[in-house]
Amino acid sequence: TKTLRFGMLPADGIGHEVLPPAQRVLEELSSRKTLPKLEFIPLNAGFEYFRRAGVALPDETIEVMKNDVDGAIFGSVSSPSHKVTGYSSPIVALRKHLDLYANIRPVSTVDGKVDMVTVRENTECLYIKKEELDTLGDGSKVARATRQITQNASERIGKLAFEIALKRDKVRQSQSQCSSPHTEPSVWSIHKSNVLSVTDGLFRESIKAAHKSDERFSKVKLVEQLVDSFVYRMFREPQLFDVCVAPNLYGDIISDGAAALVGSLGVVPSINANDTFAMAEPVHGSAPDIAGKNIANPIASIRSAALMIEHMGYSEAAAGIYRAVDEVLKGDKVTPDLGGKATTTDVEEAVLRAL
Ligand code: NAD
Ligand code: K
Ligand code: MN
Repeated sequence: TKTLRFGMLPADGIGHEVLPPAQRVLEELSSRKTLPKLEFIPLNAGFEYFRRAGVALPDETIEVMKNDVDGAIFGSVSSPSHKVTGYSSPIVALRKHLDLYANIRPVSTVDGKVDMVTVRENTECLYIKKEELDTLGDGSKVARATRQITQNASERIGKLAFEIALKRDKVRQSQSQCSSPHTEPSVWSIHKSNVLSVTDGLFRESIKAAHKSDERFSKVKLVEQLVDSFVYRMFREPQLFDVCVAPNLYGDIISDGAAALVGSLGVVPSINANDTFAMAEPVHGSAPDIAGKNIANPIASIRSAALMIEHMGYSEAAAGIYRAVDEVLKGDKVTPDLGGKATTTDVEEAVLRAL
């Protein structure tokens, strides 16, 4: 049987503390044959590595990620807030090198009040970083940025959003007691085409085209929502939203906002994905304020690993992890970010027991 190989990139800060629990959960499932044999390959990346080696993402890491692994788990990077010569974010570079065009972030609560996922376009919009600084006639400065929206990238992310909506609906139908607020699948297209009629107009049309591109998608309701009022509604009526698809910048902002619905960044997972590869990544950063204390919440990292194997087709194994995590979250063995006294290790053990 095949051995699955996973790249492990803890990078900085609590990345080193939250990745081992995710690895042990996967190993446990492997030892029970719910997953094939596993191999974990430690890989260098991050700001700490940059300090030592002068490069944040060594070529060797890129090579292994491209050719040698079936998936990967990334921890978190510390990005300096000032410009450091020679440093650029390894996570942004990895998304580009591997063409991980989608960033998928589900948030849900165990009481079933929230069950949404943002599907963020990950390759363009303002994040192509075409910025320029100029001086006006009066000597004052002006800064400009190019925002790129393409039909292809928008349709591609749209199709993925509809696939995800169908998959989530199937999972809900298969559960005997389902706590989700959704009775039918929906995709919310998030944009600001009333103002940005050209760029966001193209995004909006592309999502509509994606909806029509496959007969299976007709089962999914497509809803339009302007991004500003989306934020308002997300906080007031989060139960409305199922799959939310957005261009890169809006997606970045609303998915962080959605994390606020569920109490702590320490429980919110993501994957960076294309159709054949997923890199798991907890949404949180390197959390220098708590790093090294064994109190970081490993649940975001564990759930990210589950999303990754789900994306690879191991839905059963992933569902087992989701259930175990939900059970732990209902108890009192939780880390300080959720108001508890448990350590990272306590939570890891609790999840392993609940599996
Ligand atoms: P952060 O996510 O690191 O921390 C925000 C707050 O949430 C902190 O109080 C932290 O203690 C808490 N927190 C985060 N994860 C937690 C966990 N697993 N368990 C318990 N508490 C947790 O964001 P920040 O403080 O704005 O940034 C710190 C560093 O991380 C910066 O250098 C930033 O650039 C970087 N960052 C990286 C990523 C990434 O790797 N994709 C994302 C966000 C921030
Ligand atoms: K992260
Ligand atoms: Mn962000």
